[in-house]
Amino acid sequence: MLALAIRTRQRGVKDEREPGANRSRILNYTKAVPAIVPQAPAAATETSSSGRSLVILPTYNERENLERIVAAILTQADDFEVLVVDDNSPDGSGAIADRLGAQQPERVHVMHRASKLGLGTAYIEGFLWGLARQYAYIFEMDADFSHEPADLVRLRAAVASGRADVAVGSRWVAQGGTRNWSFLRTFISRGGSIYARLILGIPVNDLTSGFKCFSRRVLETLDLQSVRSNGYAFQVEMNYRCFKAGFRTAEVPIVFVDRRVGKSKMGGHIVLEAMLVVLGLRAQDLFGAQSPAPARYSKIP
Ligand SMILES: Nc1nc2c(ncn2[C@@H]2O[C@H](COP(=O)(O)OP(=O)(O)OP(=O)(O)O)[C@@H](O)[C@H]2O)c(=O)[nH]1
Ligand SMILES: [Mg+2]
Repeated sequence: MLALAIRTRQRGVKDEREPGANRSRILNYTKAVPAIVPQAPAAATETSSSGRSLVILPTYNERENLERIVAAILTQADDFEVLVVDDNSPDGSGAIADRLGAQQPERVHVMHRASKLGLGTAYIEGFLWGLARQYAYIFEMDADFSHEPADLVRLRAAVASGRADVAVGSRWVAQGGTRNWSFLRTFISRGGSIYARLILGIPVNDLTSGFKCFSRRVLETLDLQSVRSNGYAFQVEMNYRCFKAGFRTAEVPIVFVDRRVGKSKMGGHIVLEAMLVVLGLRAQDLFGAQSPAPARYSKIP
């Protein structure tokens, strides 16, 4: 046990928690990979979570998916709310989001941005919006049905149970996987996770997954304003920051389904960015320590 703790410290994990919590935190984190959370029935989950949940849904040209995905999310639990972050989609997704928001103002919220500014910044702005409004659980989720809405409850259960601070919907653990994926796509995703894991030492199998549930404490603690990466690299960087801050990550198996409608935005530049960011994070680790600063936001009553 001691050896595990020492090894984690040597990798530079900053220990800023109360002394009693340190050992179990480090060990739990290490044990939790892959931490396969049993599939909890929805009813049991809802009683075990307390506090509101916000699902951040970034959209760029998701006209065919948006209305259905929002409806599917809202039926999963009464306390789920959605924040659509639309980047002035040319296909009019923003106007659809506004209509849904007008129909259910208590549960559907919309953030409009001027132009396509990237997935990473959409999430950061969404996180800050959620922190300012006191949500207890904040999710990342794609709007194109690659992520199964019913899995939201399982992700939240992993965090609400106290077993983890972050739950990652994972393709690369037992019972997880992909459907309709080409060999190339599988190779890039699986290979990317292995590459990042080897270089950064993060004990998570699916480092590029964009289906996640964060406890608000995690997002409050991380220096969100300094996150720079935007595509796949954004997911790797968030995992890395959670790891460095000593948070526990649970991998919840999911089956990722390739988008059925809408246009793919995947491209070579996204892969290249991810590879370079991973090297950059490692270099930062080796040559210069960053002093952690908490996220900056103003509370909205
Ligand atoms: N707000 C915003 N959302 C984006 C941007 N790029 C992608 N998205 C959304 O982010 C989610 C994930 O993007 P996808 O394009 O599905 O990425 P992917 O799953 O890796 O690739 P494909 O499904 O093949 O396109 C989807 O809901 C997109 O609409 C962006 O620049 N801004
Ligand atoms: Mg997609």
